[in-house]
Amino acid sequence: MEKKYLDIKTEIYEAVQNNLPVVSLESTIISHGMPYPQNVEMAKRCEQIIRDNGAIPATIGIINGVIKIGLSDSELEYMANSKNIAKVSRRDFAWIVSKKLSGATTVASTMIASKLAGIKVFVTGGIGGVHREAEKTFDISADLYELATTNVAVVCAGAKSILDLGLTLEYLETHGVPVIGYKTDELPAFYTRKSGHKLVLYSDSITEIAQMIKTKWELKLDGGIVVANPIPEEFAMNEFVIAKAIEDALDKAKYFKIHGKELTPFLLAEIKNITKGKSLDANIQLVYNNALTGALLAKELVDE
Ligand code: PSU
Ligand code: MN
Repeated sequence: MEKKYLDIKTEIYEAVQNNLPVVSLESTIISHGMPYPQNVEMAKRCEQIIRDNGAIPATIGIINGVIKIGLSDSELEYMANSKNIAKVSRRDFAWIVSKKLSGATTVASTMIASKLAGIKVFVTGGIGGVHREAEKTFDISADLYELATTNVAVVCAGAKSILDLGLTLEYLETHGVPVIGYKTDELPAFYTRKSGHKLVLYSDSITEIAQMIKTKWELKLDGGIVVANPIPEEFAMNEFVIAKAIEDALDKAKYFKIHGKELTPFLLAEIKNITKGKSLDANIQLVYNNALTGALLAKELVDE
């Protein structure tokens, strides 16, 4: 039924049918997470890294109401370089599709589309979470609800400390979402390898992580998994420099009363300006590292 809304690239469709490893990628990170042209370069390089490591990449977005599983070069360019492309999360999804509009998918909506297409592994930079002062603003990313419900494994570098990472972990625990550290026993904080928040689940082995994921779904414990993959040491930012940049960006967002879905893109752009582009370099490198890990995980997750 829902297949009528999807346009799956032949290569991806055949890979899913034949139980070959496929890794999906989101498009909000392209359209709202990074400036042009670094965003389109990042998107293409991610696809190449996934291919080089034995899996098929599937970048997801919505074009004229069609849920595209796999974007052509011109569609990628469109996502990367058109003004006013909608940021589409679960709330906005049906409206954008039914009105035949175009939009970039967030972690939440990329999980939804991945599941519709039969893709089990999704790679991004960082997930959304519980924002600081959520007790006043109620700003909790729809990504967390999606992780609680949709059977897709999400490889990310943790979450940024623009969020309240402690509350984000609490939410995920309440909703039964395993957050497993890959080669770390701490939740990575995106730009840095450490956050001070210890993880209960961690492993140095992708095989072991894949085994847990398979077991979860075989037990009908529906929902996603966060595979927390720290930024490689050589690309990590100085923790004090990034903490100050985040504080300043948050102050500015408060001053300009930025809220709702504009908040995360606003903060990302501010942090990039404050750090004179260093945060963007780190962001790009951590996504590449996630693409590599995602490909390895997808290979482990194909059924025997
Ligand atoms: N974190 C990043 N870059 C991003 C995002 C998060 O480092 O581009 C995007 C992702 O698409 C994520 C979304 O799903 O922001 C979360 O937005 P919100 O906080 O409005 O739910
Ligand atoms: Mn929000």
